[in-house]
Amino acid sequence: MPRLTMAQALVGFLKNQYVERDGTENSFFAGCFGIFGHGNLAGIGQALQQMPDFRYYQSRNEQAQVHIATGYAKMKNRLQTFACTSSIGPGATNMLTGAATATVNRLPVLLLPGDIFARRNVAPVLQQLESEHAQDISVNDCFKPVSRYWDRISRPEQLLTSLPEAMRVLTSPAETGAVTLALPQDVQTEAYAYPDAFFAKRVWRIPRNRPDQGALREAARWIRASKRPLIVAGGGVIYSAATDTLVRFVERSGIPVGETMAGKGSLAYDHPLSLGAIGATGTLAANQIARDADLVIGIGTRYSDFTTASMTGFQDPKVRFVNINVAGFDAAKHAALGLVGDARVTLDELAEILGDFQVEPSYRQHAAQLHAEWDREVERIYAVRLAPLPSQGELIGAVNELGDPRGVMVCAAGSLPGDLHKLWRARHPKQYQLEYGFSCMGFEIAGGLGAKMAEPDREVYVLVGDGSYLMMSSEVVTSLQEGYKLTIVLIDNAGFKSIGALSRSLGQAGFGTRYVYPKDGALPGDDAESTTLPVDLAANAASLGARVIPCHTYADFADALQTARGVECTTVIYIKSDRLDGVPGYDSWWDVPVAEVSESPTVTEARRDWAAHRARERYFF
Ligand SMILES: Cc1ncc(C[n+]2csc(CCOP(=O)(O)OP(=O)(O)O)c2C)c(N)n1
Ligand SMILES: [Mg+2]
Repeated sequence: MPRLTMAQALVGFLKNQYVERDGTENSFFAGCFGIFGHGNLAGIGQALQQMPDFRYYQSRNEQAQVHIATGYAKMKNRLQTFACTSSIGPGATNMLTGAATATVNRLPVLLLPGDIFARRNVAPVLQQLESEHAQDISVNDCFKPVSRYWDRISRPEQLLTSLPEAMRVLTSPAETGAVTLALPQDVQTEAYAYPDAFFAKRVWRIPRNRPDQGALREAARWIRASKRPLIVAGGGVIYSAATDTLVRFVERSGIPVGETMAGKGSLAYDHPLSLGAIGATGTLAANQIARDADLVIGIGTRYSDFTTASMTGFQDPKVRFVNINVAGFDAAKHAALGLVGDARVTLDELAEILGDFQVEPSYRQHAAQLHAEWDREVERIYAVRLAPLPSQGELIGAVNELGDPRGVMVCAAGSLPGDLHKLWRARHPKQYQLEYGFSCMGFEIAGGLGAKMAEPDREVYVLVGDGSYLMMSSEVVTSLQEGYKLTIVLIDNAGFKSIGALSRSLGQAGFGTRYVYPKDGALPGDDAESTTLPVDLAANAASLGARVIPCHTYADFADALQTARGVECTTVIYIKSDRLDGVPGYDSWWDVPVAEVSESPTVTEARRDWAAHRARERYFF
């Protein structure tokens, strides 16, 4: 029975947690990221120093460290992640956005914010938010809605019951997300005689649960009865490592596949049954098939509004849904026949019952033809050579074609995700790493670092806009400190191309979306003079220690991609791109409500347009 501080026991426990799936075992935590302050230095900080075999990594921003862990867990198909420690107060609340990002995306991260003294007598301590009506409230209570499990460790022995629960949730495919254990500063340092057994190696089996057999047979009947079935492949396909199974399933049945943001890469882009991206940022191929589908088989998808084109994507009056999902919550969506189970084993069992069922040859051919037409559209956009500033589509094409084909592309927010969803040609299931559950500006570089740490042998291309870069570029420094090379493609359009376009579509003329000086006491939009603010992001990146390759033209950019492959440290390829030229939408819509009354005729016009689209939104019962 070793006498250990609570923090020492915590670290001692974490380093002995393993997971196993399909016979492969690995430690669940790759280490601990953290920024020290008085709320964690003497507790967790001391424990990490004493136990160097649980590697400590320093980050620059507590939000970023959670993004690193999230990017890592995503790349690892949720089988491994990091713990993240912070001080109390602002260090802790900085992690909130990271926690929400992880939870929305169903990715495991363990957060260990320091907390106010359990002993209380010295309160208010530095950075403590006091409450007049309760003494057990701190800013860490804000983590409750963004965590899948939350606890405060007010006595050292509470770890004995809390940590196994934390692990159960983190390793549960259905429940995983951010887990938060708030650690009062004093309790972290208090000793207790923890039982030896608590530190024994523990292996958490990641189950491949099978669905209800009756539901499975019913699903097979629905599929056999359908004429125009469509698979919507979500992130669950990839996390379950079900991509090979999916290929076999669609080749045998002839059912075409549309992919969500998290599911892109489920089927290689050049498979004839791949319709590519589906929904608001979808391809013409996927959106046309979706519009007429009489059966939608959702696999591992949450059906976000981007996937359903704000509930306008599926227009067949009799369309129905079969949802394969580890989470009953998602399986039940859209009045579906739910197959609550692991994607891989469920697809295998479904294939067995379906036997040699196939869609009509004409339907398979129709899908293949739409696939080929879409491929030509991508080709067209890749080949645009816009002047004087290149288009975003051609830059995406360059990264896709000239970057390492084994590489990984990471992105999260701005106009890039929509363009990438349509245009990126995913050659392997882990190539397209989009954080689009929370679409959190600032995720890109930090999440990219996580992806690189998970797969150091792959080139990682972080695609980031100026807005996201300005929000969080700090982890360039961490990538240099730890020797993980990122190739960061920084696309500068002096503002928010995405929200600018949205603003114009809502009749608001780009108000507040550009980096320009105020005029007549207000920030202008599209009517601004062209002088933008004197911001030099290339110089900024160089000042952080990155190798920077400034580019002006497509040719420069293509050269830079080649050069970057030979560079060993984090490299920023900087280029300005046209802010108005955009990739079109393809029979899709996204519901962003427009002001019902306004003094602007363009807003009134946009409202009419919105109302017409809104009428196509559906409920499924
Ligand atoms: C943290 C956060 N704040 C606000 C938003 C809303 N938003 C989405 S895209 C965007 C602008 C992104 O600008 P930039 O990174 O330059 O990309 P661009 O739109 O120019 O391609 C904003 C403000 C967001 N997604 N995340
Ligand atoms: Mg921008």
